[in-house]
Formats: sequence, C-alpha cells, structure tokens
Amino acid sequence: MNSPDTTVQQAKREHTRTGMSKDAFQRDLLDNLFYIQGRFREVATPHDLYMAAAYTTRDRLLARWVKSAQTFKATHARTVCYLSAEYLLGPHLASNLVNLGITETARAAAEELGMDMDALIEEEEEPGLGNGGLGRLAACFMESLATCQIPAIGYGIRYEFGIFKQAIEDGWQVEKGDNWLRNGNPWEIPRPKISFAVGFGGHTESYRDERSQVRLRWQPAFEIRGVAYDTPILGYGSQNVNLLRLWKAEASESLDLQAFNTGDYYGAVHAKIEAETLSKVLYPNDEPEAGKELRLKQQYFLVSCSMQDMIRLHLNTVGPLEGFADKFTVQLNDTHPALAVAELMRLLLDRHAMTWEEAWGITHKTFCYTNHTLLPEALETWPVSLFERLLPRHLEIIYEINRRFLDEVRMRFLGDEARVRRMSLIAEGHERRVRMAHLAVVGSHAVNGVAKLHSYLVKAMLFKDFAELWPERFHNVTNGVTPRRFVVVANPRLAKLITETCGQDDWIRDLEQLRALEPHVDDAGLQGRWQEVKRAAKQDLAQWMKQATGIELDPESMFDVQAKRIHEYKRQHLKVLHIVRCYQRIKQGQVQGLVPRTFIFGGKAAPGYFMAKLIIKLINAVAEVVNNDPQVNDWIRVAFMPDFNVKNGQRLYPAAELSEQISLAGKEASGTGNMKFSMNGALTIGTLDGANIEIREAVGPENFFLFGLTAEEVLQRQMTGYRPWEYYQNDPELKSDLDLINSGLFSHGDTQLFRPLTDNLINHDPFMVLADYRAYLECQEQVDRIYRDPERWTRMSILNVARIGYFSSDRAIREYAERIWQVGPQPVLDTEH
Ligand code: B1H
Repeated sequence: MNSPDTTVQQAKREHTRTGMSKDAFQRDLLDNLFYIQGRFREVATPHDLYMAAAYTTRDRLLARWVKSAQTFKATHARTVCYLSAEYLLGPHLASNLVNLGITETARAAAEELGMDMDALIEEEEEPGLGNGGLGRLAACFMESLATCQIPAIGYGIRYEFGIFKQAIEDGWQVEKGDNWLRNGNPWEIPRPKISFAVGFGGHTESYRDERSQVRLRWQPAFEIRGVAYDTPILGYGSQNVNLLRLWKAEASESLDLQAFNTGDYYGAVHAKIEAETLSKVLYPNDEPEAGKELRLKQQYFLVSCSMQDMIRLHLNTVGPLEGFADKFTVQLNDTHPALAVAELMRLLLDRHAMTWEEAWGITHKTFCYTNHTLLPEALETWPVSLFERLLPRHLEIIYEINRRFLDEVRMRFLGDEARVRRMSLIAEGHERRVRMAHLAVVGSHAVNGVAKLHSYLVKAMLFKDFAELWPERFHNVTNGVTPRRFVVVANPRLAKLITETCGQDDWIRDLEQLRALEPHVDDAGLQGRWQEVKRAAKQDLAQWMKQATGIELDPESMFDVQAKRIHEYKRQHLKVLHIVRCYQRIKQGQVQGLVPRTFIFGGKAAPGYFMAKLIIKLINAVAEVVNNDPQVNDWIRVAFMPDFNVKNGQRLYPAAELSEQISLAGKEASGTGNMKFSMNGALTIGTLDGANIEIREAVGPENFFLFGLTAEEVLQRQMTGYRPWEYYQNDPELKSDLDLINSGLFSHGDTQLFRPLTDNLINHDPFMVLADYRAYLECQEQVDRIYRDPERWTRMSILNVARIGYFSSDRAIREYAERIWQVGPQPVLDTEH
C-alpha cells in the first residue's frame, strides 16, 4: 500500500500536469511555452502559443490514455482493428478540448493571458491523410469507437505529405505540397521500439522443419522497416482513449550495416532515402492508381506492419495464436488493405507453423470488409506479374485460396464454369490480374455496403455470385458522422441553441435526442434564434471568403453549397448549368419568383483528372463573369472555396442553407457531406442516391427537395440506349445554356476551352446530366418558392436537425459492434477522483 505521503504527492503531481481547472491549464500553458517551445509570452508567435496549448491539452489526455491501455490489457478486451489507407482527421485541438469537456476552461485561461483561443485553433495545420469521404469516415469511426467505449486500434500510414493543398490560379486548380509535419506534430508519440521488417521481392523456397515437414518460406530481396507513431483518439463523455497507430517507413538497420561494412556510405544513405519514399505521399486520386508499384508497396507495408503488430500484442497479452480471432476483429476499409488476408495467412503458416485449415479458420473469422464504391474504374486489380515480382509468397497463397474456393463453387454450382471464371480471384485476359475485392469477400466473414441502396446493389449486382453462395455474409451499415466535430466544434452557436431548447446536452452523445426539438418547431422564439444562428454563420463565412478569395458574399442571399471531391458522377456541372440558366433569365429580365442566391463550391480534383479540372475552371470562369456583371449581381454570385478540407468544411456546413447532393442515382455509395449539412440545418436538394434516400425518409419527404431519375430508371435508360443529344436538341433552354458556355462568354472569347466538357455532355454524358437537367431546374424553382417563406423554411430546417439523429457515427459504430464485430463496450473508469 502507498503511504499517505506518497499518495498525496502523487495526487499533487497528477494535478500539476493534468488539472482540469482554469488555473492549472493557464499555468501549464505558460510552462509548456517555456519548456517545450523555449519561449516566453512577449516573444511567442501565434504558432508557439498554439503548440503550447496543444501540449497542455495533450498532457490532459495522456492520463486517460494510459488508463485505457491498462484497462484493456487487464480485461483482455476484444479489440477492433480498423485497417485503412486513409484517415482524414482534421485539426485535433478544438475537438480534443470538446471531448475533454474543457473548451470553456481553456478559452478562459487563454483569455486571461491575452490570447484568443480561436486564433490559436486557427494555427493548427490539419493532417490531411485522406482523399475524401472514405478517409473522413475512418476518422469519424475512430472518434465514435472511443465514445462508444469500444477498444480499438486504427492502423494506417503516416504519410509525410497528405492530400495536396489546392490553390486556384487563373481559375485553374494548382496543387501545392502538403508538408504538414514541417512545424512538428504535438499530437503524436513516436514508438521507435515498435517497429517491424517488411519484405519485398525475392523468391520462395521449401525446406524441412524440425519435424521433417516440408514448409515454404519467403526470402525477400530487400526489407524496409515500419515504425509506429501513435495518436490518441478521445471519446466524448467517456474516459476511453483509443489508439491511431500510423506507420512510417525507414531503412532497415541491417541494410545500413551492410553498406557500412563494404564502405558504401553513399549507398547506405541513398537506400535510406529510397526506403522512406514508401510513406512519403498519399495518392491523391479517389480511385485506384492503375498499376502503380509504389501504391501496392504502400498497401503491403500498411498490412504487414499492422498484422505483425497484432500478432505481437496477442502473444504478449493472451498467448498462443489459436484464439487470435477472439481477441481481434479486423475491418478492411475498402480493398486497399485486402492484402491483409494473404499476409495473416503467411504469418500463421510460415512463421507460426499452422496448417492451412487452422490458419484459414482464424483468418476468415478475423476479417470483415466494407465496400465503398460500385464504380467499375474504382475496383482494384493488380497485375499478377507485379505480384510475382513484389510479393511472390502472397501470390502463391492467393492461388491456393483461389484453388480451394473455386472447388467450393464448382461443388455448389455443378458445371457452371462461366460462374467460376466470374468469381475467380484472378481475372484472365491478355494480362492476368488479382481482383482485390474478391480476395476481400472470400477472406472475410462479413461484407457490408455503406447505405441501404448501395448495399442492395452490392448484393444484386457487384457481388451477385457471392451473395448467391453466401447470402448470410452480406450486410448494410449506413454511414454516419460525428456530431462532436461537425456540430459542437464547427457550429457552437447552433449547439448552444439546441442545448438550451432541449434543456440538456445529452444529444451530443445520443443524437436521437435531437427529437426534443420537434415540439418547439412552431415556437416563434426558437425560429427567430434559429435564423440568427444561421445568419451569424453566413456572416462568418462571408468574412473568411472575402479575405481568402476577395469575393464578397451577400449574407442576405440564400447560401447554396456543393462541397465534395470534383467528379463527373457527382455532377458539379449540373449545378453550373443551373447557374448559367439563372444568369440568362436575369439578363432577360425574367426575375419573377427568383430568390437571390450565393452559389458556393468547394472540392479538389485528382491531379490527373482532366475533366474534373476543367469543371473547376468552368466554375471559376462563370464566377468571374457573374460576379462582375452589375446587372445580375444583386441576384446571384458564385464563389469557389479553395482547398476544401476538414477545417474549411467546418466553416462551410454551418453557413449552408441548401445542400447539393445531386449525383446520378446509383453512383454515390453513401455520401457523408449530405449528413453534415443536414445536421447544421441545411435543406437538401438531391437525387435518390446513397444515403440521401434514408435522409429523406428520416427528415420526411416534405422536408427534402427530390428530383431526378431513380437508379432503376438509370439502368433502364442505359439498356435501351441513352441519347443525350436529343435533350440538347429538344430543350431550347438547355441548348442555349450549353451554347453560351461554348460562345466564349466565360473564356474571354475562347470558344474551344470548354468543348471537351460540352461535347462530352452532348454526345456521351455518362452521368446523364442532360436527362436530369429539366427536373433539377424545376426542383430549384420549388426551392425558391419555399425560401420566400422564411417561417416555412426555418421550420423545415429545424425538422431536418431534429430528425437527423440516426446519421451519427455512434449509431453506425453500434451497428458494426453488434452485427459485424460482436464486441461490447469496455468502459475505462475514472479513478482520478
Ligand atoms: C469512396 C472511395 C475511394 N468510395 C479509392 N471509394 C481510393 C476509392 O485512393 N483510392 O484508391 C480512395 C477512395 N471513396 C467514398 O466512400 C464514396 O464515394 C462515398 O459515397 C462514401 O460516402 C464514402 C464513405 O463510405
């Protein structure tokens, strides 16, 4: 037992580093400024102050982190391992303060020192380790796992350069490197002792083990080391802290030593640089990189480090590996980490001497796979030849998995060799390729899509053959987003109003409680305050936009926003056609019924995606003309928010009144921006695609602006032959909008600039923009009609928020926990007090 003395000392020590009072926070802020930054108040830069605030906050979460680790170790808690090539985390400081429950304390502490907490929060550069929805979903899930008290480790890659920063120059997207680690990262803790060798190339050979059994092993040609960097992920209203473990690539020491012995110092350094390129940069496409060797290497690097780490943890805590699947459940975030199936097999077979049956039993029980897209170009396959060269042992294992699997198919579907070919893990053709999605489905015991419609299409189309063989394997878990970041952090005014109206803030951890708003929907007092909150957010955005782009937004007008990656299937060009139509109507004096609008876009295009970049240019070209034409200026303005990322998203969602979710039905797996907008009181104009369908059901069809073809109609049109030029010829307004774009009005007389885009629409239009054009315009007229009645609009806005609770990522995580992972909460107790 501790003597009373040491207990007191211990409590005191804890208090000095982790005390939650204002005074403690203030003292430690100055302390950290001095001891970590080597600065004092008078000379500290805003960034120094941010760093001091970040360290002060980190100190306060470390105690919880250590306690979580101790609890999970002692209780042998079943642990979820989320494997993802992307985590789009967003800035940590504000979110961690909220989840620690010390936002106001920290703010007051800073204020007394003459610092503005909001300015410090602005200083943080976000870790942009993801492209879009898929990476942001992983980040929301990590936060909800901690909130729901489910022990979890997120495994990923510590890219030195995240998603590029987008600048707009002369209307074009220009990519700038995202050197996010330049000023240091106070949120991560390097773990140099947690590191693994990852092999590449070489050959496989057979040998006899000590029991004279013939076994196989891989002799790689070279090795790289992966070193762990840990970031704590806090939950809201729980003491649980989970771990985000990101791997950084380094040269292996053995390689250094070899070079040193042969005197090749230059070679050793060179090899180090080459090894480190592996985790250098995130691939900036939101679809797979065809045949890029480095990308496959990244995937294997992530998978190998993570599986080796899980095995190490298992051996350290539980013991023999037979129970591996009871200790861990591994979620594959799309196929990017699907190689984990083959890697776990390799480790169990070659390193831990299991039989194939033992190893397969464990592997299959361990993995679950989430599919995020039906787009054929986004389904990953890798040339067999590349596998042979880079991962020869894994290719052998994949062949053996395939051999056994196809025998099972043959046994179930006698004589159906066409089916066998369709289902094979290897696509035959002029170049044989490994189908990563098939590997993921065969290697997992649960497969899910990310919204009802998407999961249905996954079963009915994409994996039809697999669903016929294993119907019990297929699930739906509709996506969700965290209300902590996207309401409490992003929109504190709204959060305060909700809390005051509901009489408590339990909605932050149990979002269904937003329903308590519903009885107040007709309360004039609430409606007035609701409008004020939106108005204030619009003013904030206008101020930011003015400073960032020089464009003046009119906060009196409707803020109509489309923010997401730029992609033809998301149809930003449909929105542009709507703007061009408004422009023409105003020029012709047809302003009857029109409502002043500000059209705001945000989103990055993949650097090699020509058409997406041309769409950005078109948006900016239209903006330039519209914003400089005094005749239309009182009615419409257009702004492109540069560098749409998590941080900028947080500025956009609170200010939006109309959320554009206008993808072609059947193409957007779920969408998650749709949820973020609605949670902040925007009304949605959207198609029956992805989670839009469920959002509409939840908020009520009368509170949602619906238009466009259904997924079924899209398929029908495609089968009977879609002829976009007929729409062009038969709809004079559509024709005149496209013609105006080609007239050179938006391109200083250049009639060719946008031809690739307009020609493609008129002649091919793979995403049926022209087919939905008329319905979209009519729906926008309905939007105008309702916007002119502010009371009605506000009522609809309140109802959207009141009924959006289902789209919390906490709900999604609970569904995964119950239906897919079979894990329960493991609360970490607060023993401090
Ligand atoms: C989604 C991706 C994606 N689906 C390949 N697929 C990538 C595919 O770098 N790559 O190779 C990167 C990303 N991302 C998105 O996932 C869907 O389009 C959204 O509809 C969905 O909401 C989101 C989360 O499920």
